Amino acid sequence: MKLRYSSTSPYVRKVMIVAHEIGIAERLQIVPGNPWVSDTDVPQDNPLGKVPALITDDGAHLYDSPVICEYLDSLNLGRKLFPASGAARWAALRLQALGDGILDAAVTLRLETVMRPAEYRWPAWLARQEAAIGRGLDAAEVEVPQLGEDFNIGAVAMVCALGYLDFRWPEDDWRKARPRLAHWYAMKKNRPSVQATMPHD
Ligand SMILES: N[C@@H](CCC(=O)N[C@@H](CS)C(=O)NCC(=O)O)C(=O)O
Repeated sequence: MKLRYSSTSPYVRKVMIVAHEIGIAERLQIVPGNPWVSDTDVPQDNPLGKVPALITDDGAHLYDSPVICEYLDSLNLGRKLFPASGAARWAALRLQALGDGILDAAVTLRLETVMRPAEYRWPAWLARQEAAIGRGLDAAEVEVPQLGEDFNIGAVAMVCALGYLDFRWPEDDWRKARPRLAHWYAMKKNRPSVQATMPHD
């Protein structure tokens, strides 16, 4: 299997954490792809031009990160990161949506401030993203008991969201007003899959 990869993408990191958790990281052929350069070849593997994209051994092209993560989990006969059914499944998927949503706002914020020329920036749009991140983190603070001990796909997405905030805005202290989430993250950070996938430029 080939994974279109970027070391800074938190969505790629979700896939890599899942791969490490289920013991198939070695089976992934990492193919770096920069979706932002003008001559990028990422659209050959994902028409939306985004990473991650997975090319399976059967030649299927899979995207986006929720789909790829669930596909990898389906290859695993052991403990599942995606609960099969019932309340546990909806809780895990909703937490994944919360983590991914924080990421969507954070990545938008980063693009708006790093890539968009200053004269074209729209402060109200930046404030909207910041507000979404703040509300998402506040919701996660309340959800900590649900995040709990079970390291499912919801926890994977939340770890990637918090890791991305630390990576891009190390000076911002999201922890101060969210002590339970900070404690939860400090515990999860020690997992080998999380340590092995720390973002880097
Ligand atoms: N919903 C997608 C988001 C993927 C995404 O936005 N990836 C970024 C890199 S962090 C990208 O490739 N962006 C290129 C673009 O938006 O054109 C997922 O979960 O995989």
